[in-house]
Amino acid sequence: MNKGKFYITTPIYYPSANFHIGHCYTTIICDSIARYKRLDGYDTYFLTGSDEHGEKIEKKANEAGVTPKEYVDKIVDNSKDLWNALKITYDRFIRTTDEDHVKIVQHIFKKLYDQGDIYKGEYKGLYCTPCESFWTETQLVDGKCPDCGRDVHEVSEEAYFLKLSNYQDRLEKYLEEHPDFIQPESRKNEMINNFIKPGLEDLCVSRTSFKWGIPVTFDEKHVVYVWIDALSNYITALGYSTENDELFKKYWPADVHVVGKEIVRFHTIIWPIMLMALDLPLPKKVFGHGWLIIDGGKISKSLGNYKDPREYIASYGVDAVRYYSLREIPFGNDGNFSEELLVSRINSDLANIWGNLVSRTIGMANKYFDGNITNKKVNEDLDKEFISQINKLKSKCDENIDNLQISKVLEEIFDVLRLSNKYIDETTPWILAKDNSKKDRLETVLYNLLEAIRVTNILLRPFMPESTEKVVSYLNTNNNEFNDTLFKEDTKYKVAKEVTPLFERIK
Ligand code: ME8
Repeated sequence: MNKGKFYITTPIYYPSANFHIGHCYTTIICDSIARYKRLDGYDTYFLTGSDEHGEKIEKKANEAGVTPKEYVDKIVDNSKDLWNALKITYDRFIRTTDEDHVKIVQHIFKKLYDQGDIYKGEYKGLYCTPCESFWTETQLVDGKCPDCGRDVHEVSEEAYFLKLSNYQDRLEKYLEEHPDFIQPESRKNEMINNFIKPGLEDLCVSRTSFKWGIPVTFDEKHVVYVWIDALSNYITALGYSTENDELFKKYWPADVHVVGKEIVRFHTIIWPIMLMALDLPLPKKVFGHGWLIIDGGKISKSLGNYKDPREYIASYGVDAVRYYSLREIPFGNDGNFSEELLVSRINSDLANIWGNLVSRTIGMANKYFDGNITNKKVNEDLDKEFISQINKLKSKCDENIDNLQISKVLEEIFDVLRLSNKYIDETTPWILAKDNSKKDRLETVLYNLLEAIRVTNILLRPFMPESTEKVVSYLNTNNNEFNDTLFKEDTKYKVAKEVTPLFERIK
């Protein structure tokens, strides 16, 4: 069943240092949504990558005594290995040093120049090198960079500018007519009131003071400066403006760009204006999520306040890291990241609720029926409500996925798992087992529980690919696809004899 196309992207991250749990957070979210849509029958394309140019990377490479390309190659290899460890199923990892990207960015820059959207001028500004950001006097905090608190310095150079001001009215009109474009709502208001309404200033889009960037073809002293290079990735990856543009035709516009809140501004002002200037449709949605915070501050490459995420995977398993990232933080808000909270989620949800349900149910199926369970249909009143909750689950998950409320999806699924444990307590199978006349009732109870495990397991697959595969092998049935998410009357179970706990409790 093909339900249409779905195109989702992460930001492309700066490979100035190895990626940290903050980058994992965005990427795990996008991967889970991509997996969900794929399993649900959408022709899905999931893009991630690295944003490799700029003065900061040039400097870091110099310090390390290697070329910028050698410097980023190493970090990109390391990140691909990290994405592998996290079971990230991207369709392409785009690098802004990829030859096809470079050529298309040059084409875009020239086109915008030829049609008068880019012009040559002089740039004067206050620049923070570690953050690669220009600031105005009023944005500084105590005279320092408002993001990292370090010194800024004044720079003045010849530069090309993108005429954002030309598109102010069109952008405002577009945002009015597309109230869902910027999500969540609070970020939309911030963009409109703080950045757009006060008036858009033209944007510096080239630099002459460093070399590590895409050369401007008609003025070789200049390299393309950050946002035109970076934002274009979402269309260059699909072959925009080339002979090989089938992916572009099929997948553009993106269904959602998922980004951290600090770059919503670029994705909802500069990017739409670039697309308007190129006469291309705009992405359907930009979602700005909150930050993972460690000890009260944002986890950050330039502050270096983090562990390699692979250490968490090695200690707790990939699914626990994925689950925690997805569950702990209501999407859109900031949230704390700590190993303590991670462990408490493993114990309370994964081991106690899910793992326990699976081991108990399979254990009883083996103990009382040698693992063979069919539906004997000896139902009681309380089964009705239980089965109806199972049947409502898929549509609840769909709705939350479409609103990017991933923690709510998991909450809904875990509510059904919790309800299943309660169903065991209420039906007391161990007491039924003592009475031979209740044998069919007992088998019905176990059947209902296995169906609950089967359906929740299908819906958990996008989020926890490793453990759900285990459960599939324990249940040993074929009905494991997204169109099997309703309670079935006639599944024949022959469950595994031996099961290892899905998650060990951690002390
Ligand atoms: O901004 N919590 O790259 P970047 C949550 N190259 N998410 C976090 C995070 C944290 N503590 N830290 C980072 C860039 N992220 C540009 C993007 S896109 C065309 C160009 C995630 O390496 C979050 O998604 O600084 C954030 O937006 C992104 O990493 C920033 O990555």
